[in-house]
Amino acid sequence: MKHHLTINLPRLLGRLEALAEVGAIPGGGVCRLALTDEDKAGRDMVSGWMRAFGLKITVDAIGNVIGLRPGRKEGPPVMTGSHIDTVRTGGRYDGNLGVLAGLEAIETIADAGLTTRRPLAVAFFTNEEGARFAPDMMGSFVFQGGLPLEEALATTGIDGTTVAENLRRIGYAGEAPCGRSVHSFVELHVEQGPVLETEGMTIGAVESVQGISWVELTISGTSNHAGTTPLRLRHDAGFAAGAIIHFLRDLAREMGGNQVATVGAVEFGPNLINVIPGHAKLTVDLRNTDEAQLQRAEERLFAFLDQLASSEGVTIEHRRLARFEPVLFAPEMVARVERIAGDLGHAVRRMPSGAGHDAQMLARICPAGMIFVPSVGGLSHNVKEYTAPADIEAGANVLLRMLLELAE
Ligand code: HGY
Ligand code: MN
Ligand code: MN
Repeated sequence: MKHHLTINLPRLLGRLEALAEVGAIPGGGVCRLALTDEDKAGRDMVSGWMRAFGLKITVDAIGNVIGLRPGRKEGPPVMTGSHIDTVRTGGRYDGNLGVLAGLEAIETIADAGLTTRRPLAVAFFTNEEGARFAPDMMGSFVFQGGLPLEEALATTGIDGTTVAENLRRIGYAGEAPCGRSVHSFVELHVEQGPVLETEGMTIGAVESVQGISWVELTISGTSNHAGTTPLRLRHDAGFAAGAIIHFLRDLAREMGGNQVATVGAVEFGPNLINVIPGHAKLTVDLRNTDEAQLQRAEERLFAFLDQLASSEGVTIEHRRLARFEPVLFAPEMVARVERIAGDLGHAVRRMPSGAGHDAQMLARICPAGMIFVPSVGGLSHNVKEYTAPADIEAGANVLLRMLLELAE
């Protein structure tokens, strides 16, 4: 069934704008950390749009929300979606674009009075960012059966409260069981990197998601007087934290390839100008498209930690927060994105994803694919994140065609 349907761009841009008002922060960004009141308000708004044009909504036990439009036949739906939770300095497109463009595509199909052979579904998954509760992609990880529900619910976040109590508090501890059969999954997402813009491309046909390794390190040394303690007597947890940060930059540079390393969160105790830190806690985010290289980076880090602990006379404990191997998307889905983008006259290239996405979890239970659109300046997880309306329209129309093809 060949269609020349196109999405209603003003409607999509209007919803992106309205949703960006929820948890808005200075500079045009958004702060809707998972399961906060702002996340609840965003969930209520998007569920309201789903309900308004008749989607059948289910909320599962980890708070994933799925809007379903029946097809001519019963059976596993063709699904799209992403996330609407954000990091603390989030942009208005990361995740939100995939959910609202998915909604827009299905509403365009409904407006045209079409009923696809297969059911269509659009979802937003709980806690994709993992910034408040690790791991990231938590909701889709539970949905696909990789993370036990009870374990996810018991997870304590960076503020000491659990997923379960927050889900209940915001009213999204759903009744529906987590997980269902899905025919195929397609996610539209901003690239969050510089490649498409640099190469003048409009669409990315995403082939893979790189591996992710998250670890929390707790360093215990000895608090002491900053003025009276000679260097040779110091067990300085703060110095050790700094040494780790420096080591990781050198390690990534030396390994080259796609290796990246980030220490995003650091805290010192007692965190006072005239006290040698006796305590430090920091997070390590290592990523690589190549699993063997990622393991190599982890080995190198832990060898360094052992050597640092003995030379500085501190103890260093680690807690695993997330570990995902690289994921390859179904070749036929990648080829489909590439073909449709070309048919619509867009410059398209195949590429890996540096960021984690819900699609990498769905890829474990059905053929999954992703469509990238350019991020201006390659910026993301930054209030200045921006994607031009023409690129949003291009990506959403590729998504619309994907859904129509897959659902027939
Ligand atoms: O961390 C990530 O890659 C994603 O933003 N959750
Ligand atoms: Mn995202
Ligand atoms: Mn993100």
